Amino acid sequence: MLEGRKALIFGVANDHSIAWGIARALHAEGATLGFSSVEGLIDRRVRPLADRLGSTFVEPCDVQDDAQIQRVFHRWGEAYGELDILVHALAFARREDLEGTFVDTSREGFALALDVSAYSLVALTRHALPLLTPRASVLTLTYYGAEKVVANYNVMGVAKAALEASVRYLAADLGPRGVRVNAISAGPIRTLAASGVSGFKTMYGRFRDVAPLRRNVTIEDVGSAAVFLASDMAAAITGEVLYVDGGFNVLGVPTEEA
Ligand code: NAD
Ligand code: 0WE
Repeated sequence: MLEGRKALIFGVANDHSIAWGIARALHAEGATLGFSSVEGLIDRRVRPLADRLGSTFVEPCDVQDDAQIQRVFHRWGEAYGELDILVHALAFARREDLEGTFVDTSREGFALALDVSAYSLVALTRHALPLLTPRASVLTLTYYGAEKVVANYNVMGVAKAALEASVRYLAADLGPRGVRVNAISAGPIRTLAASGVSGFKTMYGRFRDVAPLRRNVTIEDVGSAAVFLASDMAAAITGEVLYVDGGFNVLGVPTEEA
């Protein structure tokens, strides 16, 4: 489905990352891949994984730094000349802001979470723009905590709300050039970003008990949805949030009976 397409993926930390599930799925459909992650993960984590999919493009980038973003897309342009698929699969908030009460969020913590988790999509998309092909697809990852209160998700919920609104505004901006922008709202998955989060284990178990499909979501499930959104099968879909959550979001009162 993606033969000859070129994809650049931000956010691989290890083989549990949603970005890695997406990478494998895009690769299985014939896409050529490149990877970008924070400097500290490149040599030990990302390059070995990139090797497994025959990728030679592996570049560091802290998305808080415009110069680093510019450098990655300059390098991509030199190597491949154009970009069909941009995957944004990253987020960050201070750990102290993911526990306790939202009202205690500091100005700095709020700004950091919004910068890394929401503004970065705007910045990456703008820098990618000259390289994006007429049928290109931009994808990001969001979570239900953007819409409804999820205990402890706190400032990340606000950041994801900003991310989802950014998807709609970017879709309106880029639509006339044929470029589509969508988000996948994934159910809870045990990744590095989810580990050690207080209460995650309990809510992960509860999710399985109450979600209509009575199971947890995998990075393979998210990868399949990403293939669809990146492909011409989704040619008329933009500005959308696609749920890959076993149906959890349709429930009014999540219980085993419903
Ligand atoms: P992960 O820890 O594997 O990936 C998060 C990535 O963000 C890491 O690679 C990390 O290096 C990167 N990152 C953080 N700060 C960065 C910065 N300043 N510059 C560049 N990269 C930075 O965890 P994941 O769960 O695969 O997260 C990927 C995306 O999926 C995130 O947007 C997350 O909010 C979203 N998501 C996760 C879940 C879940 O339950 N795991 C559910 C829905 C959505
Ligand atoms: O988006 C996320 C997690 C994002 C995240 C995770 C961390 C942990 C380590 C952002 N920043 C940090 N900072 C750290 O220091 N998810 C959707 C997974 C997640 O996180 C939760 C969840 C779920 C689900 C936090 C509280 C409640 C539920």
